Amino acid sequence: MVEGVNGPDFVPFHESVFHKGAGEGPPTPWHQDGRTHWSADGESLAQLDGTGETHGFNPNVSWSHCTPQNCLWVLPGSQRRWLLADGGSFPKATEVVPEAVPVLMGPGDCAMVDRSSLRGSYRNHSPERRVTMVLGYHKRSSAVGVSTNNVHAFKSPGGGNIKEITYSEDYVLQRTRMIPLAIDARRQFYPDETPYTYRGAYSGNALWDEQTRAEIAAPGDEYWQRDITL
Ligand SMILES: O=C(O)CCC(=O)C(=O)O
Repeated sequence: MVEGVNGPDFVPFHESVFHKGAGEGPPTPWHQDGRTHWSADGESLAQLDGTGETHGFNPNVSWSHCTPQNCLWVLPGSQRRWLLADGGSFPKATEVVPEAVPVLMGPGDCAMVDRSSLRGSYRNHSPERRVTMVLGYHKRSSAVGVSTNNVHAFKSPGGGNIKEITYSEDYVLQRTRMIPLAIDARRQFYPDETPYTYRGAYSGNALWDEQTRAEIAAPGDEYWQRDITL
């Protein structure tokens, strides 16, 4: 599915779990993630046929019932223009954005969200907790060489943490190793399945074992230290 959107040489962005406790889960302020691939006056550099520079997309997987009272809301079409251009701003967290639509899902469903889209969620007003996993992918050509403030390469993103960075080819190759490693881990767990063949580039071996687990979790050099915010 990711290859269908980004082509075979796709690379990871980040993975995280959003847990919003029943009746109290905090809002996620309205935001557009992408900050690098806009024209000077805020138009998207992504072309409608998928070519051009893009900010990638997030498969958003649900482990719970996502209802209008607890779910993510997205403004369709907002991925074409950056609201922060020309001194603009995002709506306040509590603001109702009239044309926004709720991302309604049941356990096991997956929504695909353009990272340039304006989106956010309100406080969880429902009697059920909301648990979703956001993971994301870029085209390698949109990531290598980009300079930005990386806000995702932290154990708990947010809280004003920022790493100023230019993504080198090697940095992206190292982070991308997690894709073939994940495929190999799954191959070992589900030996009867035909594994996906990843055709992108990565560095290191693609063998999932205890030595690899220790390598990617080495304190201070965990794989997520090389997340790729665009
Ligand atoms: O699910 C949410 O409430 C927020 C998700 C989010 O921040 C994102 O899609 O970037």
